Amino acid sequence: MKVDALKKSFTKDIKGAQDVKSLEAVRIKYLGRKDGQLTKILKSLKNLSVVQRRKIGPEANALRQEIEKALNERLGIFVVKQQHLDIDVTLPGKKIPIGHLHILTQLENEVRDIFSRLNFSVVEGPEVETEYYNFDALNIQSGHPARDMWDTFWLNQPVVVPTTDNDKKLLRTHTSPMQIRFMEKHKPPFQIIVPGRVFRYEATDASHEINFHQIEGLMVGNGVNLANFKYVIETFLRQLFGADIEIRFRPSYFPFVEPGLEVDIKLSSGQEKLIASRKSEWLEVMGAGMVHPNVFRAVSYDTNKIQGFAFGVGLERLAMIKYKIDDIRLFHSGDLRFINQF
Ligand code: FA5
Repeated sequence: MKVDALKKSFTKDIKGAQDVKSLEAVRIKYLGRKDGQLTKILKSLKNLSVVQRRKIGPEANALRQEIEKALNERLGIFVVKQQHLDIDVTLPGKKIPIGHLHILTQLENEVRDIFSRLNFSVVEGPEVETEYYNFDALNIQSGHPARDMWDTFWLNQPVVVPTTDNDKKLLRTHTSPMQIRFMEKHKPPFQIIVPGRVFRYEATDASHEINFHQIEGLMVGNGVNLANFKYVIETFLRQLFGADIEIRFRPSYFPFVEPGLEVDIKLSSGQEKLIASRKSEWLEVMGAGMVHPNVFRAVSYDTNKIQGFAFGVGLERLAMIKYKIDDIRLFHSGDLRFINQF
């Protein structure tokens, strides 16, 4: 068959091919390795005279390229069509996962909002502290037995310049050092909260972490008293948990307050596991008290004129109560099954 005639018959055949299978049959008919009609012409070229070969050779090769191109194009159309058939357009679209704020960040924002409405300012401080701010200035002298209350991560420091004892660096064990830093720079009256990360070198359990968050509170002025503290804390806790929450104020001891107290919240139904592991229905959420005169002396305040209250509340503990979480270690577990619930 002449090349021209072959081209015509191919054009007709490829139009008739309606699926991948019949397209393959067309390919074999023309380009099949053994019996393809164009293959045969190409193979016979070597038997032709030079003149004929010069004429037919380029024509046949051009047709081969044309056929290959046409077959590939048509195959592409069939494949796309097939893919469309495989798509169920009634299926819901795939959701693109969007990140969100961690539960502790969400709760911290809520706490910030409540205190802002009570006219407290929000300040922050360093996580790496000195022994002076974390302990000494808070009336916890070295050798004071109360230092044992805060097991400390001390930082290794190259001794380049000999340091005085209380310049030693540590990871803050509470947010209370910011009481000193703030009072060094400001004059009363003021009321602040200080949210932040704290660190303790201690054994973990369902309600204790080595790395957790506190929110320090400090209100200082002329005549600030324990009744003011009670009002602020009850307002805060009722706004956070609802009016029905049961609160308990208990005497306690911290060297930087006098008198000192602790605040507990009664756990409710749904927290049986936590109640069992703690062997108590009450969960301590904060330490507090009236600022000790020695703390005011450390920042050169006139202790005859100035009074204040301070507190340090555990953010994870608040979250455990609000969301009925039985184990504090879940917060930093990185377990998305937990994190995505909030
Ligand atoms: C303090 O850290 C004091 N700085 C609080 C304070 C501030 C007292 C101002 C007086 C005046 P305490 O070690 O009790 O106190 O910790 C305070 C709160 O942090 C606790 O009530 C608890 O809610 C939380 N907390 C303490 N230890 C842990 C821990 N290991 N894991 C999780 N939360 C903790």
